[in-house]
Amino acid sequence: MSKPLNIGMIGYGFMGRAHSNGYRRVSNFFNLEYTPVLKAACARDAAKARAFADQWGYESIETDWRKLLERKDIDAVDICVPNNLHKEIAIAAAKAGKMILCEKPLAMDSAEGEEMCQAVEKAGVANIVWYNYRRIPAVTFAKQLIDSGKLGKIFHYRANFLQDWTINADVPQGGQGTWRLDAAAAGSGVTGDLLAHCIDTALWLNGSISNVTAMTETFVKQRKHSLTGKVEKVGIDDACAFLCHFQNGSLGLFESTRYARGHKALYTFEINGEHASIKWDLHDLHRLQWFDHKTEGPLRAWSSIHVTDGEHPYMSKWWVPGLAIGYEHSFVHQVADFLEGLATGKPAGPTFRDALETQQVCDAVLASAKSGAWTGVG
Ligand code: SOE
Repeated sequence: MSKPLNIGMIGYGFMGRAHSNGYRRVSNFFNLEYTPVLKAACARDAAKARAFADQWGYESIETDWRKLLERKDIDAVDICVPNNLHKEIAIAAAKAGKMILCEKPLAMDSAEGEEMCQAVEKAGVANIVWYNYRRIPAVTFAKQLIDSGKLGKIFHYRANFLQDWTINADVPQGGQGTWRLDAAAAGSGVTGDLLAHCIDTALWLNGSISNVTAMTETFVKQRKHSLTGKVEKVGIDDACAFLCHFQNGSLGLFESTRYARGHKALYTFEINGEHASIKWDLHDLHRLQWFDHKTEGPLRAWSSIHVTDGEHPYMSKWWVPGLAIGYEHSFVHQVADFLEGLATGKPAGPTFRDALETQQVCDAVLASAKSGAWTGVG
């Protein structure tokens, strides 16, 4: 008999939906010791909290996250609110003895992140950060190939995350839907929002980054603020590119922007090793491109692996070989791994401590863009 794990969700936006879907689906497809129960949805606006709770099947609502943390019937809280609220809620949740599933990035910067790590470690509560792309089967398969040594020594790691939704200067900053353009709520722009995904995957696949040299640009310098109604200076980075050295000796090249006309959410990476290379593309997320130099000369070519077989990561839990799954399943997988970690005592990553390293790389990137100098991580 599976044990209930009562979830308190704080926030109700895009990620609130993605995570809720993960909690709802997981027990239909994975046999686990724990079953998430959607106990309470929390938002300041009672009507919005009620509508969200009804749509997703939460049993109750709260309008103050502090009240949610006081409730004895909540085991784990999910923090799905803007970045500037993560720290306060996470530290209070840890003190209240709740497990924490926190939306990425962990914090506004690594100083905040360090405080959050200390709080969860002191309280001994389970914790994880929602870097979901690790758990797309083709990406997890890339990890298996690298760890098995099939690529040999890694020379290059290249990643992009491209969007185009802020080109129009009339898009406001601040407030619901556009808080990611407000430095006070987001901390940074594409670096903390999009490159953080690329960095998390890179650290997982290719190990730690030693130092970086970066440039950022803010193309639209002023935007109307949704909350104040005034035109205010934009404090976030609209675009960021950086070079880095990994500790394993490989070179990294990363780019992200919200100004790549035609691209809505194009996350790609390519890794070149001594024996083989791999490439992945979010728009074709169930495929992994593979080039193996061992293949006989005339037949040597890039091949496209359809990562949908039962022997591929996570796929035996879903349909039959050949049938693809999608973006939302990465969140189901994250819940499954988190619950498995609770059962086995081997916590699933990225924990707060793991995600702090991503935050440290982001800090180094932003510092380097400011100073123009190569900057060490950590
Ligand atoms: C931004 O548009 C965003 O929604 C990110 O915040 C998510 O983390 C990313 O997965 C998709 O794009």
